Formats: sequence, structure tokens, C-alpha cells
Amino acid sequence: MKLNKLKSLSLLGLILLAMSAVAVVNAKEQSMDEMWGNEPIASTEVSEKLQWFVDDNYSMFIHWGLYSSMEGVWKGKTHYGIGEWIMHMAKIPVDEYKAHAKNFNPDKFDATAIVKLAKDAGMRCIVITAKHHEGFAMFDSKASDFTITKATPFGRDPMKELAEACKKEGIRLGFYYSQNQDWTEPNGGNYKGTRPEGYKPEDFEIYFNEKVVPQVTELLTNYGDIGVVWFDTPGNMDKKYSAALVDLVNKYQPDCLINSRIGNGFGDYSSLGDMHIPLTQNAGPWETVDTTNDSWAYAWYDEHWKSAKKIASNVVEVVARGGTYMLNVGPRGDGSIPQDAVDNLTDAGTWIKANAEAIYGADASPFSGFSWGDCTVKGNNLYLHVFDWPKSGKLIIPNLKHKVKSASLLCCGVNIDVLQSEKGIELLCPSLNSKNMIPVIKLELSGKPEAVSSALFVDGQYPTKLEAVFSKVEGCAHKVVKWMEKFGEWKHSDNVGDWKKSTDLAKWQVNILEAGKYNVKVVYGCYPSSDSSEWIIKSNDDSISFVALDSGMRKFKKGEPRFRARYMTVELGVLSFDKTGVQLVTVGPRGAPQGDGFLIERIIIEPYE
Ligand code: JFZ
Repeated sequence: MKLNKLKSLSLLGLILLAMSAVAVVNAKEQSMDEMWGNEPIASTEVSEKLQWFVDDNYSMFIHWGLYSSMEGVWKGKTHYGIGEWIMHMAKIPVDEYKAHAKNFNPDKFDATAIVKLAKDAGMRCIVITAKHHEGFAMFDSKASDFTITKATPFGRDPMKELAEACKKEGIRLGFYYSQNQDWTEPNGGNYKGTRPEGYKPEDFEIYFNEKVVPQVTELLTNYGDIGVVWFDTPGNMDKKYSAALVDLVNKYQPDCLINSRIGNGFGDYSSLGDMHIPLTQNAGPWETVDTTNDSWAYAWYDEHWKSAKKIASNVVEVVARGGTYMLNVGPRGDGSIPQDAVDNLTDAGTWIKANAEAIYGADASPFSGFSWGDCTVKGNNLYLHVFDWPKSGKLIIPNLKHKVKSASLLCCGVNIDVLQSEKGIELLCPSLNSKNMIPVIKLELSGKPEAVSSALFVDGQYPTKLEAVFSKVEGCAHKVVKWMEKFGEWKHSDNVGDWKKSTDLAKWQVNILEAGKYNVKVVYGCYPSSDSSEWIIKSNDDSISFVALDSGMRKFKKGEPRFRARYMTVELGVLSFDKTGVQLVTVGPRGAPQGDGFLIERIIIEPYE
């Protein structure tokens, strides 16, 4: 579906469509992100006011509102999905939702403890929901009565307390503000009640002038210096509104940043959606937003916590692609933060602080990631973050342009021996105690870290992932697939698909460091109508034919909740590489491709034992 067609749909339709329908898009077409306001910002320049953003690299996101007090439950029934959308999921009438405010008394809210957690986690900025789609102001506002100060027994202004605690501890503060969607405001975007008599879409302007402008002004004038106003889900909001908000922010706080979800191409940096860490670099300054579990807002059942190592490796992977990671916590209705989140963030923070040199102010890796981990760069230093320490004691890097002047462990300065062989450089890694979550090797090079080749290498030790995005395609195409698991829980997958002819091919350049036999796996999604289609994977010297099996991919059907993407990992068998050196691995159909689709996410080449 083309964007211009979508633009003519109503906002409600747009949101429902985005939340439910098929989201398979060609890399060239405009993607779902753009409708949510994740379209690229007009300028990719890093102006002076962006410097802290590109250097700090790691922030805390907080989703906290009236919805937090419902904890994923309405009238005894749990609604599985992102907790801040409970009003939508449970179809709560506007008056009942508003009345719930009298039960909201977050007496365990402790701004000092939250700021301490951010600091312990190694985060340098906090962005908190001042007003989410529910329309409830978590601050003292003259522009509405639906606020935490007026409508609850709590009566305090937690944004004020947080602003003071942040200032004291030197943590930057940002406010999330839902500028378009306001579910409890009769003229707001996606209002959940019955519109006032005679309502016209242009009446959005009343809501905008009477609520958005005064509230954003309050946030910019009553809470000291604000690092960022984080707007969200602009939908089809008119360009004049995005422009007016840019002017408003600039008027009161010219140094304050704005994210791309202000819409219409405005904003200082891009916010990527769907809790996704990209495999490739993006143009201009950008961030990935993600959560410590699955839901942004607290939901009682959500125990899918990211471990400390997962959090730390996500930070590394985002920095390695040149971005910033903003990781969310969802405080409970009483204001307290779940202990799992506290523990895991703190443990990851201990690692980040011990390896600060390789994180803060660090730049993107010249490589697209390694099987054992990832890299960050500062000056002539290359930092190897080894998620999976080599059992053989040897790490090989075949494609470094410059000589290694020194190699050591960042944590403790221990020297690492380096061998120069025809394969590249070999690092002789000592055995380590398991307390070092992600050992970092610092390589001081004779020049700025650069890769001489982008070929993915197969070293006989680690499995090599041939990701779809790294393939060259002939006839077929790169495809992004986005879908939701539980409601609002977006997933993202990069694929090769769109097979049309028997001659179509996806090709990966590989550098075989160790000749011999390898186990090959493929991760794919296959529609029922493509079940039994035939495929062939080839190395220079060998090939394996295989037949596709329905993996559970389902198109969006009326009456079903939404489109389903389901992938599976299948072992194909043994493939030989007789010679070392750079060569191709190819995949294509045997005969004419058939059915709705066969989507390859990656090929995995594993040592054969
Ligand atoms: C939005 C909100 O609706 C949600 O409640 C949460 O605040 C999240 C951080 O942002 O949801 C989005 C926005 C964009 C995408 C997905 C979910 N996207 O671009 O894929």
C-alpha cells in the first residue's frame, strides 16, 4: 500500500491499520515507520546542540501515567499488550477512564530513587511521559483539569520533583508529549468518546490551541532546562502543527532537541520504532527506543526482563551502528520500579562504567558486526566487545586496514598477544573469570579503524550469520516485515523475498578462512501457498536443495486480530567450501517460484563437528 493512499484515510483508520494489518514493505517503498513519525529527518547534520545526544549514547525512557495504576487489568480482566494502551484495548468509556483518576495515589514515587537508578545504570538522560495518548497530564497544568495535581488524591507534581532531582544530579530531563492522539479530549486525535455535535476534523485546531500549545509551553517554562521534547504518533497531523511546535520549543528553549516523531520531516534526530536494533547504520543522528521487558507501561504479568548482559550488549550494538539507545522502565501505579528492572539496569551500568571509554563518545564500527560480538571506535582505537569469549583462545579479524600497535583488556590493562598471519590478525585471548560480563579488547591501531573488505568471514570457530540485508539481490528484493506479537509489541525482520523468476538470486560474499564442511541452517518465513516450493543454496563447490515448509505466516484476514509473521530455523545439511578466500554463497528458487512468499531472514553457516 502506498503512503499517499493511506494519507487520505482518517486518523482512526490509520491507527487501526497500523496496529493490525499486513506490514510487508519493500525497502524502496515508504514504511510503517513513516506513518508513525519515524520518517527520516530533513537534515542529517550534527549541529552543536546535538553533541550531547550523539556522545551520551544511553538514556532512560519512563512510561508512567494513569494507565500504570491499571497494571494491564480492567474490571478484573487482563488485557495483554502495551499497558499504556489499556483504554483502547479494554474499550474503556471516557468518563469511566477519567473517574479512575481518584484511585491513583502513587505514594511510593521517589524522584531521587529514579534519578539514582538512571545514574547507576550509566544513563545520562531521562525522558518521561508528561502526557501520553490517554490525555492525562502527569504535571500541574492550567490548561486541563485531567491532571495528577487536580484529579487524584496524590496532588503532587512528580515532574517538578523529577526535574529538581535531575538538576541536582546532573541528569538531563526530557518530556514525552502525545501531541496528536488525545483519547479523552473531544477534539483530540483518536478521541475515544462521541464527538461533539457538529464536529469537523478541522476542530483538531481547538484541541491544539487550547491544550497542546499551553501544556507544551508549561513544560518548557516551569521545569528548568529541558533536554528534549519527545513527541509521538503524529499520524496524518497537518504540517502547520508540527511547524508550530518546532517554533514553540525554539522560542522557549532553543537548545532543546525534538525527535522525528513530531512528524512531517521535522525534528533534530530520528527515533526508530518497534523495539528494533538495526543491522546497518542510519543517516543522521538517531536512537532506538526499547523496553526492559515487553510493555512500555507496567503490566502485572510482564516478566520478560532483559538480562544485564542483554542490556549491555544492546547498548554496544546500537553504539556500534552509530545510534543512541533509550531503554524504558514502567513504574507501577504506586510509583515504585519493579526490582528486576532495577537489578538488571544496575548490573549493566556497572559494566558500562567499567568500560566507559568504549561507550560514551564512541563512534560506529566500520564492520557490520561479528559472530562473537561487536565493535565501537574512538580515534585510532577499536574496541572489541566480546559477547562470546573464544573457547579456542583465538579471535581472528581478517579485514583490518591498519596495523595493531597494542592490544589489551580494557577492564584491567592485561596485554593480549597479537599474531599477524595470512588470515589476518589473530588475538591470543587468555581464559577469564566469568564475572567479566562482556570483556572488551582495546586495539590501538596505526590509523583510523577501517575494514578492507565487507565479506562476512567463516572462521571454523563461530557460526557466521549471512543476514538478508547483507545480500546482493538479482530479481528478488529486500523486504522489511513488521508485525505485532501481543498488542503494540512490534517486531521487525529484514528479509529477502519477492521471488519472481527461476533465475532470481540472493548472493552473499563470504571469506572462507578455514576450508571444509559446514552445517547450514536457514531462518525463513513461508506462507502456506509457498509450502513445497523448491530452493537451492550453493557454495563454489557444493549445493543443497531443499523444500520450503509452511512456517505459519498468515496474511491479515477480516475477523482475525492481525497479520502474523512466523519464522522457523531449519537445518538444511552439510555444505562444503573446498578453497579458502573470498567467494559467493547464493540462494534461489529451483524452477518458477510459487505462492504468496518465501522470506529468508538469514543463512547460518556453522562449524561441522
Ligand atoms: C508509540 C506509542 O503508541 C506507544 O504507546 C509507546 O509510547 C511507544 C514508545 O510509541 O508506539 C509506537 C510508535 C511507533 C512505532 C511503533 C509503536 N513504530 O514506528 O513502529
